[in-house]
Amino acid sequence: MFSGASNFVEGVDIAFVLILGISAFFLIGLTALMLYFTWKYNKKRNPVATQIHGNNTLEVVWTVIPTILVLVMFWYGYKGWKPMMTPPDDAMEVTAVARMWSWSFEYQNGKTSTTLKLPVDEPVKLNLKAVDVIHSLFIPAFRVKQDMVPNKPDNFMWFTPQKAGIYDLFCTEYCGIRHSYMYTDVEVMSREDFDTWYNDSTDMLLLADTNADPAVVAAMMGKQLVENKGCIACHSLDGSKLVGPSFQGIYGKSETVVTNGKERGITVDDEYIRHSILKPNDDIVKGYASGQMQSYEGQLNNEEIDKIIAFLKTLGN
Ligand code: HEC
Ligand SMILES: [Cu+2]
Repeated sequence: MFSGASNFVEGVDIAFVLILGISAFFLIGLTALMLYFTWKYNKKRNPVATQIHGNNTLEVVWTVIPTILVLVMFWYGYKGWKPMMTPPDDAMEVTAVARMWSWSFEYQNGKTSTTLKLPVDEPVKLNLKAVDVIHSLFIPAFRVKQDMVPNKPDNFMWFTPQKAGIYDLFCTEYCGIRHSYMYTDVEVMSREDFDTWYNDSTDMLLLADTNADPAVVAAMMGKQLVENKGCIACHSLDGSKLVGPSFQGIYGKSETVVTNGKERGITVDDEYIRHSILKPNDDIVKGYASGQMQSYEGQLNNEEIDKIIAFLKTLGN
């Protein structure tokens, strides 16, 4: 309560405590009154009932007081909510991408991360992008939550984190079988730490290093893609079966797939992987469900798929 972890905590908590207080007052008050009446007006004490026909004072009192209370609740709720709709112009923009069942965050300089890293005390506007189904981004400590609807224009949230630390970030819209695994961290850090991370270009340096083995570099970048594009939400790297088959030992493997309702044997090679990424539901690996994996058409270009293939080749048995 009132932790101050973001600029919205106070407004939301005031509305919450107020509504909770009013509800508790009436719960306790009405229960006590009810118990008192059952005692005072029971048959032994009050054998003859008194009939009442209308009471204007009472009618007015129990209309006016609840109306005022409801308006007070509305006013505090509105006051806490209104600023959430108006992001400051100088807010740092980050695109939050939600897909079944992972998060990734894309920064303006092209950096991507699976945790949301932010500098403290600076307003941030998250442009919300759901690539498959409806998700919802919830950071309880910051008191912010917003549905993410595919193709919805102007889908955003903003806030200013005010305390360094690590906070939970959840998906709060049931979005399929591994919905409950769709969470990550928000890391709020000092401006210096953030800049160090933001401007870190180790990967670029490695790329520029002419001595580095190109296959190693490609595999390394492929690994990042597999993490950032959320493949590991459905494909493990250690042989365990998730929603999709494990990537362990996948390259060169012989397996049975179902194509147009017919089983056929294939060997996993470059072409098959490329096709599986762009048209995932053409060949369904036997024993797995179709319709789970969405096409990555438009989200991964050919070079990126090459890097993923290079990475998959390194995952022996
Ligand atoms: C929402 C879950 C999900 C995500 C995310 C996902 N996949 Fe899949 N994938 C599946 C399922 C289920 C199958 C098995 C059914 C089929 O073949 O379509 C599959 C099959 C595959 C296959 C064929 C595997 C084999 O053994 O023949 C490849 C390759 C593949 N996915 C690559 C990827 C890559 C690369 C990504 C990330 C860019 C990815 N997948 C993201 C669910 C997913
Ligand atoms: Cu979700």
